[in-house]
Amino acid sequence: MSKLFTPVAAGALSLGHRVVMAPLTRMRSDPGDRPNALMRDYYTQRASRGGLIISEATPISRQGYGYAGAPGIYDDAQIEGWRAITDAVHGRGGQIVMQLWHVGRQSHPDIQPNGEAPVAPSAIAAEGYGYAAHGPVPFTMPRALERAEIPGIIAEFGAGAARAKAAGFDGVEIHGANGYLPDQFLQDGTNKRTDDYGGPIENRARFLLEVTQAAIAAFDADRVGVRLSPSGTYGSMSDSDPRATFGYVASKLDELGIAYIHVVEPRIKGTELIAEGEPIAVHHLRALFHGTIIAAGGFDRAGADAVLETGDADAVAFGRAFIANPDLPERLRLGLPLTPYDRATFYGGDARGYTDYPFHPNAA
Ligand code: 8OZ
Repeated sequence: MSKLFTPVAAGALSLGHRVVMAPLTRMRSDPGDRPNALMRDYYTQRASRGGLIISEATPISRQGYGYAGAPGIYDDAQIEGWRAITDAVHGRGGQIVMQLWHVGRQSHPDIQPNGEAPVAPSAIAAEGYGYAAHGPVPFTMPRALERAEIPGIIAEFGAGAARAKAAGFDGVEIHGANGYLPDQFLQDGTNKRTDDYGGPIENRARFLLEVTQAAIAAFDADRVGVRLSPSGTYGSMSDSDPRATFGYVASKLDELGIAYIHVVEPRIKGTELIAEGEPIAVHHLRALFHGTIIAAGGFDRAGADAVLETGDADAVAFGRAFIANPDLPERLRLGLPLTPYDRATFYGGDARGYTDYPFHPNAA
């Protein structure tokens, strides 16, 4: 029998099945970066009894933005819209954690407050594009953060977690993956600092660990997760020793006793599957982290069954399949065919490609 449909705990979260909805940037919020009723309908459709939803990446400050239309959690006025979403998900017997986000250098002055340069550990630019209200904009040269600015950003993560709690979320996930600010501190290709936040891994991990502790101050550790993408290259990321870097991070997160780590397998590059293969990141980290491990990165039903069977992961996050199949857990359980997704409607727009994907008539 498939483990995918057996219960598992992630800290204080009780999952009735192991099909997790991955965090998915959809860029459909209202002015003021407020969540709206369309977003509520989208999350409600994807909620299931015992299911866990991870919200789309949600900036903890205006400086943390790289994609116009992302909903925020930096302002009390954003709490109400999120409350409608968490209430609806809970009403269907599901749970939802908020993913807390700061993009760091993956931004552009047109998206930043007062047209300022984006910030990063060091002044090194990424390749790629962000999205301003007027369209795609190439990432620009960031400004290296002053040492004195860092505690304020960590406090903003903490304030975001506290607002998420006020909005009824079951926990928070720190976005430590995909080349955003915490990842920029972690990996030595982007962190050339000479203060106590740069240099050896003990220093490069300091930012992520302090951000995690700030979230723990709002929720208990058993309601905090961290997403990591060991050796992911999205956002022009690189590290000279990813095994050592991410091994250290997993051990320290283990000491903090957080609910889960959520690991993106390196076979995903941006949004493209680059290689089929054994999940290697979760296998390496399993020996170091004793809490729950959620694996992500282009899994299908067979791949999910396989990684659960090895014991290297406890649950599996699905992204694109969840976009196009609001009833994905039931479809996987019953072996029903999946609706293909339409990439053209992933980012921004309206209900089309968002809340109009059909439910399968045979899914409960
Ligand atoms: C796609 C487009 C914009 C943002 C990530 C939050 O890669 C994202 C993202 C993905 O984690």
